[in-house]
Amino acid sequence: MTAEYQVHGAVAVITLNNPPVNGMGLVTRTAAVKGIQQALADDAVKAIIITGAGKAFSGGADIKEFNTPKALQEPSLHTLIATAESSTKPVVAAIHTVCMGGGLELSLGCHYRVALPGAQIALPEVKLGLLPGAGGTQRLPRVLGLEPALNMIVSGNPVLSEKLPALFDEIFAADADIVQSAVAFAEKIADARPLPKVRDRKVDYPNHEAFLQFSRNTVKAMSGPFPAPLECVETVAVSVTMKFDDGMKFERERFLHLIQTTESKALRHAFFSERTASKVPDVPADTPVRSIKSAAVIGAGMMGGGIAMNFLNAGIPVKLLETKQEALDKGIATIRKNYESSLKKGKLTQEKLDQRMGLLTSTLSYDEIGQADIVVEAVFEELGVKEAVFRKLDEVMKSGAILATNTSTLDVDKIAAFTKRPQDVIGTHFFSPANVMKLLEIVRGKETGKDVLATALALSKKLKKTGVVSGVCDGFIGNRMIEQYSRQAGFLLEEGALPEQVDKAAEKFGFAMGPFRMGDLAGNDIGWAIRKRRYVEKPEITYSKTADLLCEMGRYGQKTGGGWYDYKAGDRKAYPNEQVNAMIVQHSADLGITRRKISDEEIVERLVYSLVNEGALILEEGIALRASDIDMVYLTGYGFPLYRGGPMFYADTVGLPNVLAAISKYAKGHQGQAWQPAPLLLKLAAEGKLLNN
Ligand code: T1G
Repeated sequence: MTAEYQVHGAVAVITLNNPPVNGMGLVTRTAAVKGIQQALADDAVKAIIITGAGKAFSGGADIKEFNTPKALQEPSLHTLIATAESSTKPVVAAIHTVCMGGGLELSLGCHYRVALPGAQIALPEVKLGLLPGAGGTQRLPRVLGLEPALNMIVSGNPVLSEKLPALFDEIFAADADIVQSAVAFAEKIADARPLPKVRDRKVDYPNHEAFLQFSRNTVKAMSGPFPAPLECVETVAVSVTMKFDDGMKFERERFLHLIQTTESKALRHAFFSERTASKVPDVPADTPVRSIKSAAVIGAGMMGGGIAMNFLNAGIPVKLLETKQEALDKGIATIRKNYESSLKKGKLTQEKLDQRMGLLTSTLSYDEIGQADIVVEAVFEELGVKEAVFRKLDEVMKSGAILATNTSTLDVDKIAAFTKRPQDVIGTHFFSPANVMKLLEIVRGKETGKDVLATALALSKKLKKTGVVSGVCDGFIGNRMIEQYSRQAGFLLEEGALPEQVDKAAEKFGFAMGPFRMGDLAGNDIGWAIRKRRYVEKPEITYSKTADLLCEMGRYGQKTGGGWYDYKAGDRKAYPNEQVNAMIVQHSADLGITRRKISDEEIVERLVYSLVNEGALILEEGIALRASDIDMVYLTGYGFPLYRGGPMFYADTVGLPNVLAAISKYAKGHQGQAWQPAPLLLKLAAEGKLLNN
């Protein structure tokens, strides 16, 4: 959490050291300023180097400090940068591995910049709903030029150091020692004067207004609800039109505005939540993980094929098992077709396609998969079928293999009990399409070994998935919550809304797709099967019958050409269907309900707060480890709007007392018994606390 100070000959070396990425928190900033002052006070020192320990120069400002007093406490990042820039001795930034955000801004305040090739250089603040707030918008254009700087700042994407020669005074050989090479460079320039300052340069871009106007229009069209991208354009623009110090003031003002926005807080919440999700309190970070060098997938259907692709994409060989050659051939053909469509879109090279298909083998015999390090079953969602599969796997799989089930609703503990090795059994619930959706619910059975859980979490990162740990319950986290959401959607139809109004309200709130379009996409018959099971097992849970009536009309959704809506070949648009709407209106009459006009606000509150309320119950029962895990499930698996941070984060921004007031209002209405406020919500609201504490 500091910055080390050493002197090599006549060169002082200050090494930022705040693992894991040298985030420039208050302690590190203070130590770095002290280091520069110490070097300035030492007559034997002729030049100063700033570099980073470990696997980064610096990942930027310490975002863990944001919205806390430390973030603005002196010495601020601005003060550190000004200390370097105003130094009477040359300051050289020696960059390697990662140099992002405030780290790059610090280097821009230095007189010289040297680097190893392969370093990731970025100003990614826009991805956190911010803009570079320590001079990046004013200095980077002065070094790279207006257009390249604007592209880097608005995209936030990293560029490799060797692709930015204008940024560096020297780029060393890949195998060079960054400190030694930087010291040698510093000795060369130690007496060079005047000291070059980026702030003294000018941004020269003829006809910049036309370019900036074009940039505004383009960025406005693509930034949706996020204010930061356009703020980036406006702030970079003043690097051309304003004097440096005025530009810095403008940047400061716009940064302080953005850091208070809900959108930025939501993005920062999502950034940390994704990383926190892989931490399990009773599974230490150094828990040994099993080596996963090969996989087997049982079932070559849509899910099995998608799951197999995840392993192939990660370079892990897969043996795909089916019961019939025809099903196997179809599954493999689908995998190839998916890769070929990525190839056509330029998202995949032919070489990669061949490499991935080369890792795929297939078999009809369980005897040929026994050596796989992990096997994932994606067979029909029926306990009897799962039992047969797991008893067979128990027979054939080598000792230490992980036996994973892709079940989306069945009891993982029951499935584990079909084997003599329940400690090796875990749920890996992929979301369809499995090769696209980022979410992976990792379902921990009561016997699942800690090393198996740690392995699944590490594997989810390798598969580029967001792994979220869930306990065993019906529907785990995501589907259990979406069931309450769907119940409210059905009740709204009985009371007076129609599918199109509900979907439009949900999509205006920011959902990628409203509940009825989502049902038509996933297949209304899936929910129908679950409700039929519920009617027997849990008759106390009521549902609107509208969805059942729809299925009885054979309208399962897109797969049957129509569901809540009609669809035309090759057209994704959903067209309202008169018979369906007539059925809904008639059903209200059959229930003796006088239909009423329902506001979009009520629709959104009932859909979103049903998620929040069920999420609070899930939290209370320990099914989810933390509220931010629930947010990650909804942000990465259910199309919840990112700029609202997830259902639990959203509830915190609305205020839990307001959420509860709305729930108690709806609990007095139609099917009000569905709203039993979660005790945790009541408790936190009473204590003035948040779900995401
Ligand atoms: N501050 C604090 N912690 C950070 C951090 C940061 N800037 N960046 C990463 N971490 C933590 C992260 O939470 C995780 O913690 C660990 O480091 C490893 O991260 C004024 C205002 C740098 C490319 O946006 O893009 O400067 O879970 O798993 O895959 O203009 O982290 O281990 O406890 O991602 O090797 C701008 C964000 C800040 C960079 C490394 N900088 N970070 O990736 O590891 S705002 C960023 C990243 C700013 C100034 C503005 C990546 C990485 P834990 P990781 P990685």
